[in-house]
Amino acid sequence: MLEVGIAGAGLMAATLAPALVEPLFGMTQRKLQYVESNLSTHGEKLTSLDAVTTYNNFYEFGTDKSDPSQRAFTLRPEPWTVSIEGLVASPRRYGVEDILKMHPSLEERVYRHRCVEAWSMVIPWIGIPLGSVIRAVQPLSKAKYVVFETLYVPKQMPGQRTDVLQWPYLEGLRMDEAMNPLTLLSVGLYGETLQNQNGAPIRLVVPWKYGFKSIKSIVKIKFVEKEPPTAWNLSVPSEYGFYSNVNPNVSHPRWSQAKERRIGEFLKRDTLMFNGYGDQVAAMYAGMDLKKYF
Ligand SMILES: Nc1nc2c(c(=O)[nH]1)N[C@H]1C(S)=C(S)[C@@H](COP(=O)(O)O)O[C@H]1N2
Ligand SMILES: [Mo]
Repeated sequence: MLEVGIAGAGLMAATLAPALVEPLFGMTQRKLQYVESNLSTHGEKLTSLDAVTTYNNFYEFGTDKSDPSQRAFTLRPEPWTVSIEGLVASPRRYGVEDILKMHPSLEERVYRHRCVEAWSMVIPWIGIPLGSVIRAVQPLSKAKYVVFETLYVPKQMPGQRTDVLQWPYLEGLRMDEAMNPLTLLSVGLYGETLQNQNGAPIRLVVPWKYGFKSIKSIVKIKFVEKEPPTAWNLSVPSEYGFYSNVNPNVSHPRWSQAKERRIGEFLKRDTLMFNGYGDQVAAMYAGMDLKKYF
């Protein structure tokens, strides 16, 4: 149970008898209590909740945009633990509620989301900065990268019986990227707990990078010394790099990244360098050849 910042969870459970309801309707979402963050993106129309929860990439449930919302009811996001391990003071498993206690409150963060496939959304996430978690668990000074791993249970994630990707889905960030104030561990959106198709119960959100870096349904966070392998880089190294910062000037080998289709809009928009978050993140890449580090 997400005990932190949830109003009326017990009442909901008693009223709706989730054991009976869940197999029929999927997960019952709970309202979250949160504060608004001054790191939110302003002046953009939010993508509808309907689009955010029915147009998804989550290959563990299939490769069509509608597969995750139709098939992810098999995922059981409660109870859930995240193993924090590797080069860290005291490696152990944490309940999601223990992780959320590492920051004073849940925050709402409105961010642009830019998929490498050249579509985009604006999503009101709820979560806590990953940096607060990293400070709380104290990585050793040798730790230079953070690895994230998605649940690997083919019974719950039927797409894992196919070989569209190597499982489990893996992602990684350099330590300074992981500590950047924009990097969010999200447990909700639109004021409620995450639906399974969005990566329940806990997923990463890295708004200046292509969407595939924002790994869903995380069960492991590991601190390591060397740049780690990532799922898409392992599968198609010629098309997907480790950094994968949004960059309108570097084309994907098979399409341009100069423009994007904002879901719900008709005309294409220009894609922004670092997805518009350059003021907060560009300094981390000073001296790097941005053409090379896609
Ligand atoms: N485990 C896992 N995480 C994943 C993916 C995936 O297939 N598996 N897809 C990624 C891609 S390509 C995108 S664009 C975003 C989509 O997040 P959303 O469906 O919540 O908008 O999730 C990312 N995280
Ligand atoms: Mo994506």
